[in-house]
This record gives sequence, C-alpha cells and structure tokens, in this order.
Amino acid sequence: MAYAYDDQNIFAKILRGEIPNNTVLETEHTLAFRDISPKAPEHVLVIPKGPYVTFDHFCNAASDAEILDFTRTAGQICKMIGAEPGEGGAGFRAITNAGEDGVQEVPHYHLHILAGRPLGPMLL
Ligand code: DGP
Repeated sequence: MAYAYDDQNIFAKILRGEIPNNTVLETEHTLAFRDISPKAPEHVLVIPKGPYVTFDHFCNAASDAEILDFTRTAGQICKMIGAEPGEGGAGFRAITNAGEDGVQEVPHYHLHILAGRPLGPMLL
C-alpha cells in the first residue's frame, strides 16, 4: 500500500521552521524535540526529516542512512535524559502510535521517549 504524506501536518511545519519547537538534538536526517503536552518529566519526540507517515512506512521506505541516523539519535536521547537502565537510569518507555487503531494524532512518523517517573503498565 502506498502512503500519502500530508505536508501540512504539524511536524512537517516544524521541520520547515514554520512553527517553533523545543529542540533537544538535530542531525542530518533526524530531529528530536520536546512534546508540547508531556506525559512524563522527560517526553521527547524523535522524528525523521523525511516524509514518512508511520513506523512501518519508515522501516520499509527509508534509506539505511536515515534508519541508522534515526536509531543512533534515539539512543543519544536516552543518554541525554538519563533514562538508560544499564547506566544507572530508572528506565524509559519508547512507543509509536500508527494509524487509526493506534490513535496516531500527527501523520508524520514519531517515536515517543518517556522517562522520569514510574510509567506503570498503561499504554501512552
Ligand atoms: P501521537 O498521538 O502519537 O500522534 O502523538 C502526537 C504528539 O505530538 C502528542 O503527544 C502531542 C504532540 N504535539 C502535537 N502538536 C505539537 C506541536 O505543535 N509541538 C510539539 N512539540 N508537540 C506536539
């Protein structure tokens, strides 16, 4: 199935600099910024700069360079927010919503990384 990317979505506007964001880290292919409505003391969204709608779209259509850059950036965010369990952090949750059943609000692929409190068994 082909994905139709809506270039008027809010994250596309953030990427074009049309609306501001609280950037945590930016690389060649990836942007990480704070969620406007944080669900935890640390709540960072990691997005590819390319026009991908969902996780599966990104995994299947992005280049190796984009996927590597995205994954390394997400890893850096875990370090930056002190969330890594193996490094003395208390842990984190990484989650992505996709499509209607996944209750995805913004149709540009994004990974939520949440940390800074016990997150409980609930989904985001
Ligand atoms: P999702 O339901 O997975 O599509 O989550 C979208 C998230 O995007 C939600 O947690 C709120 C966040 N969000 C929506 N609009 C903006 C915005 O303009 N700026 C920022 N930083 N985050 C936004």
